[in-house]
Amino acid sequence: MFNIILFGPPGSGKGTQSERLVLKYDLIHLSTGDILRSEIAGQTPLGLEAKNFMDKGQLVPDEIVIGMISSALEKKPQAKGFLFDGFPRTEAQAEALDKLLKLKQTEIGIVLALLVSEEELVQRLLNRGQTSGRIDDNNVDVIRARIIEYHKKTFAVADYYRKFNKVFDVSGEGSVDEIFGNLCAKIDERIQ
Ligand code: B4P
Repeated sequence: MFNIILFGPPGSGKGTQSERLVLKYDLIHLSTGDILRSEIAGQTPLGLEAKNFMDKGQLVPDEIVIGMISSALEKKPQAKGFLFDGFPRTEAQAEALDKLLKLKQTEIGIVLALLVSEEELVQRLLNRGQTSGRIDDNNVDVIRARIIEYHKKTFAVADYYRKFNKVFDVSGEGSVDEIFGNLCAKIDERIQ
């Protein structure tokens, strides 16, 4: 099993690149953002609770997100590997993920960290907001709040994995194809 974390601030291209990576490496895509949005669309109790946080640009509480990932892992016992997109976003989530993977006798193989300037992030999310209908992409104050949350709570997650020499920084600016090529090069080096 080979497991990847795609790491980066909101709007850095995690979702965009994940779609391609899962096809190329035959991985199961686990995006906590997508799972939360589908809970919201289904108006489940979990979705209604998560919406309060997401609409303000805040992270959803760890216990909710960790529970979601735990059940998603359970559902795919035959997976060749997982691509975690937007998870873990706090150190508590990272520690919980390590424990869950250990139970499956596997671990994180690589953490790919996408680097994008703040102005580019804001512009991309505002652009997406014009068509996505996502409340959290429509308001510049909410977008800035998401970036602040990232610096406060998520940025340190990369340092957690740096201790294990698992993190590779990749520029997230340029064409989607070019970035994809650079991500694949890092994965291929690691797999060999
Ligand atoms: P997510 O769904 O994870 O979304 P994201 O961070 O906004 O975006 P992503 O990085 O995937 O977007 P992409 O670049 O592909 O999170 C949303 C919310 O859910 C969070 O704020 C939080 O509240 C909650 N949440 C999720 N996971 C959580 C967790 N683990 N713990 C707690 N809370 C959690 O796309 C951005 C735009 O850029 C797109 O329009 C795309 O087309 C464009 N783009 C991509 N690559 C580009 C490129 N190279 N050049 C130009 N544009 C590009």
